[in-house]
Amino acid sequence: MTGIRIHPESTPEQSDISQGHAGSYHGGMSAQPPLRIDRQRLLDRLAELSAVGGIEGTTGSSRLAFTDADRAGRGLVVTWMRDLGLEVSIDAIGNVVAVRPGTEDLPPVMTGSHIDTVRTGGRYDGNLGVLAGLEVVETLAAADITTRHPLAVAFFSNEEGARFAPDMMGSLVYVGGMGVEEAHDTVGIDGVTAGSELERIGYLGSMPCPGPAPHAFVELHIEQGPVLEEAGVQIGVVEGVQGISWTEITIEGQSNHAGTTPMRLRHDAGLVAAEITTWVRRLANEIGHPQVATVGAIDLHPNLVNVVAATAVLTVDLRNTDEATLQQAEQALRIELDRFAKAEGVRISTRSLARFEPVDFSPTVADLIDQTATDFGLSTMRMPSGAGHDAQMLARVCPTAMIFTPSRDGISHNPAEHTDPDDLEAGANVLLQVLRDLADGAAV
Ligand code: HGY
Ligand code: MN
Ligand code: MN
Repeated sequence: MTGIRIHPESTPEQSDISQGHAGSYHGGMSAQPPLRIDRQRLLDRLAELSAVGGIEGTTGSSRLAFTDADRAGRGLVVTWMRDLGLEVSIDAIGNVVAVRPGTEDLPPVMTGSHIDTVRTGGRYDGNLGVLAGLEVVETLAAADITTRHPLAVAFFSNEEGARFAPDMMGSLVYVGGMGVEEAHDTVGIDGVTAGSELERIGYLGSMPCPGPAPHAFVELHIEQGPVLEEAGVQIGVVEGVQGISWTEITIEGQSNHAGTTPMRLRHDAGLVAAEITTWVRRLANEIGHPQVATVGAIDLHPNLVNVVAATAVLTVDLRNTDEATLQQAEQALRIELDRFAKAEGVRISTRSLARFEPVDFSPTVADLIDQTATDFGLSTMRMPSGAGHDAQMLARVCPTAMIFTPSRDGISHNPAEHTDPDDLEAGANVLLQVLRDLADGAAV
């Protein structure tokens, strides 16, 4: 493991650390007190943000991209950014980047994530990475510590892609992977365009896209799966992201009377939607781990008790860490769709909503994360990400890696999403130290 130590004063004795709590420090070259985030301030902000678009009776939120709830969440975080004296800019896809100056005119070291959520979002997905970034800035400012590189904290638009596909839209546009006009013209699940909604909520910014490449990017995020918790490990050192394939499938059958139409005469779009749903589960089981497959959305028309469905529109989400296997899964789906169409006498058309190959992060940045967490006495494990993240887009333009904290019962995209405060604190402290080291010249 490389990861050059820039701030020896923050290397504690192993014995000082327990359960992710950073204890007092001995050793190191200076008597400078250890720098750690303010745990309660971070927890309070996470609670306050999750109340925006809050889901009654839970700690979760519903803030689909570019909705009024998203606007309200953006307003709260931008206020916090401005209260910290950061220079806030908004670009043409609504990405918000807040910069703390460095002592030298260098590209910023960036951290951040997203604050849009799925409809059944949790308190931490995305929010943790943005608010821990602000916590890092506030902790440095309170200690009157500057860094050579500027520090930037960003939230990227529409990371979830649940309303406007693809996911990671904002960061994809930021790195030049999608044209801003194409993004604006994207029609959402509710029939409106992303650009019109972005303008309506007042976040159609003036900063051009693509944005400037950071010196490095580090994203703190909850794992959203069961791996860390099952292994009893506190910090995930994320080395990459698996490939993602989203397809919208439209099935055109024939609406007919549920009572009078003999089964042999039916062209039932609803039946084919159900066949596809069960087939993708079998596909994933036959390919085996880490292949996953999900039919998350199904719309039937006219969706009535006594009408054989005329049309069905559904989505298939396929993912795998291996690109060749993911392509085989996509090919198998195409073949099966033809078979289903012929058997039921329906017409099937498909549209790709998102397609990202697996991404490898910077081994150097990953090593620095691993070394930092280990120095803090935290347990670590190397792993890929099952979920998509903005970091996978920033990895196209700068050295990038991620820090994971455990998810209770592996639950996410669910208001019951939870991560233990000790783990939130540990992750934010690792982020603080890694950003300091990178911003003061650690090799990338
Ligand atoms: O779909 C994903 O993996 C992420 O939550 N956008
Ligand atoms: Mn996320
Ligand atoms: Mn998510």
